[in-house]
Amino acid sequence: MRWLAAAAGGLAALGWFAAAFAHAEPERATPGDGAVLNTPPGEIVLVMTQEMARQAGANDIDVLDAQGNEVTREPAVIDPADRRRLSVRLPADLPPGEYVVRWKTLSAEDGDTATGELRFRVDPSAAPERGRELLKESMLGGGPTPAAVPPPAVTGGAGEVGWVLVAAVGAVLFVFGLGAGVVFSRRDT
Ligand SMILES: [Cu+2]
Repeated sequence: MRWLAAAAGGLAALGWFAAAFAHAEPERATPGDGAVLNTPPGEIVLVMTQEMARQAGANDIDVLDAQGNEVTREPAVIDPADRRRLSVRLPADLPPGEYVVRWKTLSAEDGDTATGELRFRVDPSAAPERGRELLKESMLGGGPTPAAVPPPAVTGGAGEVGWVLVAAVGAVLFVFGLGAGVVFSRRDT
């Protein structure tokens, strides 16, 4: 029983940490981060890692051109059937150029806010590229290994460092939880 309690404590600590770390951040993006498109996309679609809170102005996508001017003319909307899906329509006459996709979310699961940026380029004469469409993988799930999907060096290596940190802190919390479980089970006896 003691080890059962200890394992439960460890798992509880790990689960708490995983939930606290994961905000509503893009898991998938269309177009992908760093995409090169021959024609402007009709919309930007981001599927988040958590459900978003339906609160006016709390979740949005702004698309900015190379001069920093906003080109989106309407707010982003959460899919009525899927609270993880946020999308915004783009003007049909979007000229060629570099664009920044600036997003913000309010998680319905833990109330955390998050922000970030993605990029795409419209260039009628360039070779098209899909960019990085899968941005995050489930922490405990399977999916392709990092070696199979090398992340493009478009936005820097912060994500890589982040996951190493997550693994390290998660391990420490797991051990801490084990200890707490042992203490509690000893108190019972
Ligand atoms: Cu969170």
